[in-house]
This record gives sequence, C-alpha cells and structure tokens, in this order.
Amino acid sequence: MQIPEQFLPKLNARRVTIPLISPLDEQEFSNHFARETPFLIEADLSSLLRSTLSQIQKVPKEQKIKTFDSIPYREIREGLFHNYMDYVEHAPSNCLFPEGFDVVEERLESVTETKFRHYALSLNESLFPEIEGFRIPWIEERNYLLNLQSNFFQTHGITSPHWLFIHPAFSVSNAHYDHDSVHTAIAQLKGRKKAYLISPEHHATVQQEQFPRLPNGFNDFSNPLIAQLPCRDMELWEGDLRENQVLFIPRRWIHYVVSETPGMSYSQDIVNSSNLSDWLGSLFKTRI
Ligand SMILES: O=C(O)CCC(=O)C(=O)O
Ligand SMILES: [Fe+2]
Repeated sequence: MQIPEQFLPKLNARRVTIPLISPLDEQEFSNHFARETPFLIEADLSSLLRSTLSQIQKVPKEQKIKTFDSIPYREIREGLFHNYMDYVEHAPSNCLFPEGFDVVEERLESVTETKFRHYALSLNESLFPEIEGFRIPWIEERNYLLNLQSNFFQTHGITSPHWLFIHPAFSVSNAHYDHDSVHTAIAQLKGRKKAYLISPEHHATVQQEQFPRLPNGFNDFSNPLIAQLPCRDMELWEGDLRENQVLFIPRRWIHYVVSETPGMSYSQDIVNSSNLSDWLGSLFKTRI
C-alpha cells in the first residue's frame, strides 16, 4: 500500500535523490562519508534482524513500554510491549495507538493538529541488551562512541548511541536534527521507510513563523499549508530505505522519516574525527 498523502512532506523544494553507493574499499567509503551529504549502501543485516527477533521472544509478558506520536511528540502513551507488537503487525492503519495504551504526557502548546500513528520510544539496551553489540558496516571501530564502556552513557547522562525502532506502517518522525552534532546511520532490518533530508544551511528556511511549526521550531512538513512555504532554492534529498540498506545522515541535517510498511530499524549515533570537537563542545555546553 502507498503512503497516504497526510503522512508525506508537502514542501515545494527541489527534489534530489539520495544516491545508493557501492564502495569498493575503505578509502572510497571514507571519501564519501567525508562529503557530509546523505547516501545509502546495501548491507547484509540479517544477523541484526535475527538477534532482534530472538530478543523480542524474551521480553517478559508484563513489560511496559512508552510510545509517542512523532519526533517531536505531542503525546506519550504507555502500555504492554506485547500489545504494541500486536498493533505493529495487525492493527489497521487508521488505528493510532495500541490497545490499552494511556496518555502519560501531553504537550498542549503544540501548534500542529496532525495526529500520527504511535511508535515505540523506549526500546533500549535494558530491553534489548544485544543492541550494544550491533555494528554498522564500514563504520565499525571508527565510531568513537562504541569504544566507551556501555555504562558510561548512563553514568554521565549522555544518550546511548544505540536506538532500536520497531515501527508500524505510516509512523512519522517529523522534521528534526539529531542531538550533539552526531552523524547517524539508520539500518533497515525489516520493512521499508522513506526519508527526506535538508542540509544544515537551510535550517532558517524551514523555521518560518508564518507557517505551522512544531514544538522544536521547525515547520510541520506534513501540514498542507507548507506547500506555500518559499523554498524553491532549497534541495529536499529523498530516498527509499529498503530492507538490508543503511542510510547515512550527516550531522545537523534535518530529517523527516515515514515508514511505508511495518518493520524494524536500528539507528546508531556516530562520532568520529570529523565531529568529535563539535560533539564534545555540545556536551560541555549543555552541562554549564
Ligand atoms: O526512523 C525514524 O523514524 C527516525 C529515525 C531518526 O530520526 C534517527 O535515527 O535519528
Ligand atoms: Fe533523528
């Protein structure tokens, strides 16, 4: 089934297709990564999928999880993990959240009226310990964050680099960029997503006050009024993220991601020589 119009970005920008590259060696990969423009690669992610599926089997019946309607969220709900899995796999697409999930937090100041389908927010190492060992092809040991002890992040109040997404069809992460100048790799273990990216030089272009905005200040790309936003000189990089592909999102690139089918992704924050000083600077700033 095609993604319904209500979940797609309405920007009238110049469309650029995110390239799918097949690097032959480390040097070629590094050269492409260093450009800081988005790209896709093919990769065998079957062992990560197998590990995720076996961990799902081990989640206790009484385990609760939180879900949210989008990044950034209007509301957070909480309920049983097993009801969530049932919703991901079987609920019709007009069902916005899983059975028995009640609101535990609401952001009433949110301008946008759009209601997206909920997806899981809290699928971290406490539930899926094996994700600490997940590695992204070509990046592997070059990601400094993976050399830190796993308890380092909790001890220092730093976000863990490992994010697991088990998503229903048509869940949306609205316009945002990732914390602390990290680069991000999204590995699609199962199912499909579409991604839309905008370079950091256009942050102001998509934060215009006269148009509907999200709680994070960016315009709500899904709102039909956004079709009028003046952005003809801006490039909107778009790409299909298919099973066994990895999407690289450079630091501070705005991204909007919508799932096309139910599925699973593993996302890893990356800090290497290119963004180490930005990352450190950002951590320091938030602590003084
Ligand atoms: O896949 C998504 O829905 C959003 C992922 C994302 O924003 C990220 O990994 O940084
Ligand atoms: Fe993100």
